[in-house]
Amino acid sequence: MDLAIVGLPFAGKTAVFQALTAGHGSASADGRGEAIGAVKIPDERLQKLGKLVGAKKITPVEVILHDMPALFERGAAPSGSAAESLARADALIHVARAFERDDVPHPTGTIDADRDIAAFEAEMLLNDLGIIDRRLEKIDTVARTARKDEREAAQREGDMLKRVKVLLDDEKPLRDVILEEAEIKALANFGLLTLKPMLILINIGESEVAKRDTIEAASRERYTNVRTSVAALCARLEAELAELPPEEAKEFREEMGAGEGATDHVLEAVREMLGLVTFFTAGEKDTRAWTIPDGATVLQAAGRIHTDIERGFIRAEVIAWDKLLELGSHNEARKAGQLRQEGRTYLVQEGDVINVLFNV
Ligand SMILES: Nc1nc2c(ncn2[C@@H]2O[C@H](COP(=O)(O)OP(=O)(O)OP(=O)(O)O)[C@@H](O)[C@H]2O)c(=O)[nH]1
Ligand SMILES: [Mg+2]
Repeated sequence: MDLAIVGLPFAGKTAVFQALTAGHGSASADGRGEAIGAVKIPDERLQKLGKLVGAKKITPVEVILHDMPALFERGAAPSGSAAESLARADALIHVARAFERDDVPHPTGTIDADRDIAAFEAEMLLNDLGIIDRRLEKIDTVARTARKDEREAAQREGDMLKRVKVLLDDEKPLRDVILEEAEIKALANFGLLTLKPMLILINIGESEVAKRDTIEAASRERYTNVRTSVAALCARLEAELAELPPEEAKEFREEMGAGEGATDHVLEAVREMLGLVTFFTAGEKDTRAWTIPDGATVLQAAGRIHTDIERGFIRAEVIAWDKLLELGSHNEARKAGQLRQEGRTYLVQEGDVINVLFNV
């Protein structure tokens, strides 16, 4: 899963990247003005399961973060590697500056996160309109010159893009209005920014950390939508705390009233936004967390693990992670009649521990 951290200049994108990667992952500059980091999503359930089965290895879900340079400076469209990374991203983390700081001037002179969020969204809408217009021009040429079957395909694509254009002209970000899976798929290759699920991340100042939850709740009220989520954190503080030994960080948090670790909270918001459920495989060699879209079947889950396992699927043994922990082992669960036998159409539930029986 690839997430691109975007926003206006000096919003705190790099600070957010540092906060999310420090203590969890590894960061490496890719030499193109964009840093890339891997973050393992912390999950207590996974640790407990690993311990229960005496796993040699525990593998959490990993997300790849891209710290993007500021986009749309002087209205320029993203180019080259930035455009590529954006097109590939599964979702955006849109950082909006709410922190006051005299030595970091804001381009417009004042701090107003709502204004900035609207301004950046407007740029994304324009960006997408540009993409659609360029594509429509090409299709127009094809429609005039190509063979009949190609013309018909071009016509269908053109019709779809014209519908999308109406939405964009109407200033509707696509993420919250195009909801049909088939249409999202058909549009996936165009790299439309407003089609990507987005987490709006309000970057608050150090003096406001005690009010984080209130600020977050107010913004949630305002922005939450089908595939738009909201979270708040003080990126610089979190980046610094993430570098400290856990005990020390905890003391600081208590002193500042900074609440629980904000980075886990942000990652949880991302998971929620993407509509993912987590399931586990509890092997002795490797106990592992996986994500899959909400509403996916156990057969699709098998496919996530390995295509061979999907192909040879017989049935799955399923139990909720906490039930397994309570009963102590798969054997005990089986004896207690709590290890369910599920067929291929079973819908995976959050926290399921799945063992697929298959033949190859
Ligand atoms: N006080 C305070 N300063 C912050 C916070 N977040 C970022 N900053 C500072 O603001 C400046 C800009 O932050 P960056 O994280 O570099 O912002 P950016 O969005 O990556 O900037 P560009 O990549 O240049 O567009 C830096 O000096 C940060 O230390 C914050 O939460 N509180
Ligand atoms: Mg930066």
